[in-house]
Amino acid sequence: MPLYREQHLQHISQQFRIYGQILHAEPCKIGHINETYTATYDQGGVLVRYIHQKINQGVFREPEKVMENAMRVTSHLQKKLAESGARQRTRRALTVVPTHDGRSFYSDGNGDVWRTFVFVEKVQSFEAVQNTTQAQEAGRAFGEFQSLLADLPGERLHETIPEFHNTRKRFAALRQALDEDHHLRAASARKEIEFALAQESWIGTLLDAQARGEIPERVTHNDTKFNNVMLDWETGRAMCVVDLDTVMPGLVHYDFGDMVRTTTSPTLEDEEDLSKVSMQMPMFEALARGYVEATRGFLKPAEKSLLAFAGRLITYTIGIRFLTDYLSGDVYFRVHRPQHNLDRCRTQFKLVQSIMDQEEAMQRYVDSI
Ligand code: GN1
Ligand code: MG
Repeated sequence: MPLYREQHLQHISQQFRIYGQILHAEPCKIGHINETYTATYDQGGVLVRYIHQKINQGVFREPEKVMENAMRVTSHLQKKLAESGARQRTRRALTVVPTHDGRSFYSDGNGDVWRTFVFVEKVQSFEAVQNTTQAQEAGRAFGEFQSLLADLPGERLHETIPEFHNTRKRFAALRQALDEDHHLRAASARKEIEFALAQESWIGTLLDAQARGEIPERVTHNDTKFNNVMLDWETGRAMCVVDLDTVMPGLVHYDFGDMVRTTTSPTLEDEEDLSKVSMQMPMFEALARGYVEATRGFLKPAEKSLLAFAGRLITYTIGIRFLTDYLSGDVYFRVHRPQHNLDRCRTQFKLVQSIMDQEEAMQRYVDSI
């Protein structure tokens, strides 16, 4: 980490209610959006760790709303865990560390917004799923998360990114980026563009079902990538889910769909060898089992009947978001190589195809549990 950052982080660290002295901090490379650091403190002679994170305000335009949601959600999770007598509660849900004046975030002199979480120890996350147990744990973790939040009191949560999973809007954004083609990249993505545009007939399926009142709005996570599940080092059990910035009103399908996207293929999100990308049925079955068991208390048959489709839709939606960003000059997702967003898009579209080929069998399995 460059020195100036370290000094800056020293300053940031002093704003929060941490009873200790910062020793060092390392950037955490996971995630395409926010800037995250793991900081180690000496607290009474014991080393304790915290997460300091700078919110990306290009993506989250109203960070105070993000934090208002985060406070409500984490407090509710902690309360529910306490009521159920759960142990290790600060490993089971995130804990926001307030500033000295009791606020949930700190705005520094540069207009940046920082927040701090208790670091959850002895857990790890993975970019790709290694076995069916992990897939099942992911399903259980996000299913339980939705269940615990089903009775969140108070007003509707803020929409931290409006229309986040609205595929029709995402499709329109793709069309616009394509029309503009500011970076003259469309020619290099002809096949992907053709595939994307050919899917238009079914992209509004969930929105339409919701508009007809068949599937309800719920509190959902909306970014249920497998690397947002923290698994216990020793037991392999999911301890908690992280990345709460997009917890907001949504459909359960947004969560389940992104889990299908990130847990059923053995590959990374940006795998270049497309022959390796496929929806593996044993992974899907384990994921669906974990999820359906954890959501039995509230999930309606109409919701359940669209779970396999959700995998197709959300994988497609993220695929067109990567494609749009590629065409727009990589302004949203952090990239690490030229054409990175195009590679990510290709991987998603290959997976969409693989899901479509197996979707009936996937849904049959869901119906059987
Ligand atoms: C982004 O938080 P992070 O970087 O894991 C994105 C998700 C995408 C994901 C694709 C706020 O998530 O929607 O699915 O990248 N988050 C936001 O990897 O746009
Ligand atoms: Mg995220």
